[in-house]
Amino acid sequence: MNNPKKTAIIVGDRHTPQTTKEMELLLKTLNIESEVIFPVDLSKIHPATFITKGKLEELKNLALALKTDLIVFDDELSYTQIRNLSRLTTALIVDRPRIILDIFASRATTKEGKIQVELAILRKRLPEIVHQNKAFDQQVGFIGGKGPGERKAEITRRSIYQKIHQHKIQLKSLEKQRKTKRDKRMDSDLILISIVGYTNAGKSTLFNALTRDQTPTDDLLFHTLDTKTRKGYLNKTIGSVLFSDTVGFIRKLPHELVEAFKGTLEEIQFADLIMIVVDISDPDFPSHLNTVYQTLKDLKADHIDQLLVYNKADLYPEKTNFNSLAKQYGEGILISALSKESLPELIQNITQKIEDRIHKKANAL
Ligand SMILES: Nc1nc2c(ncn2[C@@H]2O[C@H](COP(=O)(O)OP(=O)(O)OP(=O)(O)O)[C@@H](O)[C@H]2O)c(=O)[nH]1
Ligand SMILES: [Mg+2]
Repeated sequence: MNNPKKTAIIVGDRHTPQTTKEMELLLKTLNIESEVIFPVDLSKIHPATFITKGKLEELKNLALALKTDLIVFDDELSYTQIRNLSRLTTALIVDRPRIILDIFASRATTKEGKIQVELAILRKRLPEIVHQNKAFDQQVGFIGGKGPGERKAEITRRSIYQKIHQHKIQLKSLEKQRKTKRDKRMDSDLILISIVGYTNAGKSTLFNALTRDQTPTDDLLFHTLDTKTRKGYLNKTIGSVLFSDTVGFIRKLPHELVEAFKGTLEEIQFADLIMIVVDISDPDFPSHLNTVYQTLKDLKADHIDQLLVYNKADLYPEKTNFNSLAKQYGEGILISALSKESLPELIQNITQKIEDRIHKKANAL
């Protein structure tokens, strides 16, 4: 992360400038300054080179003129597309999943997190490693600079498969440990509340406010990677509950990552209540909410009680409009995790949900 600033050209869908904006933030996280946005029409994808020949020529000349050596495609490219594009330009060709994987690689701190990221990277790079393509030799370690398994010369096809196998075994044993912990928690009857949401929504800030923890927060995407669980006091009747802070969601999360992080993310399935944090100051929040709902569905956690928390109220000037907004996007509570505005009301809402759940459970007996 201490690499000197780099510049890039972002090839993004001209129909969705907000996702290109998000790519700029992702690149900022990797210390890459995005130089130029190159909008293309992605409703017509060219199978061999992703963009059309004409556009490719334009892109090539732009990279030459700007002396940019990094071109980032804000979408997933196939191995063949990357290979073909790499033959046509000297600039390094990188796709969206690779950027997200690199961010995860630079962020992972726990043993499990590191193995999960490494597994995802190995899976993603499998076709390239298998083909031993020269163009990819130049890519190795370019972005994050410290991605796992980067000394390509040492990597043979067999050792990659072996590594994947070993990682899977290690993850299985870590999963067992987590299951033991979970069983203990379930025996203790402590209520678990999972805080989920799009990356940068303010989950960790809220987690800290509710648990008096000091999980690092930052205006960077994917600041938190590992699930963290802490006790927080609700009120006299319920006492303390457990809150857990999770990795943020994002649109087009690489499937290798979802697969690798399944163990961690599956913990959400065991929550008694899911608190969905959404950044109301972000004009793109409705699409963020959709991504969150879709991810919860993918994780088979969409049946769990939810509480919608509209965060960053201090950055939302149109408070009088909130009721109609909530009608449109879902009833919820407007708070500021940073200034702690409406935090007591949030605790009341959580308490109400938990009490309803306890009554429901009691009636079912
Ligand atoms: N103004 C304002 N900023 C907030 C609020 N809540 C969080 N932030 C800021 O938003 C940024 C992201 O906050 P985090 O708590 O790290 O967000 P997160 O959802 O945990 O992000 P990831 O872990 O990266 O997915 C930080 O700069 C916070 O200070 C809020 O209520 N108001
Ligand atoms: Mg966080």
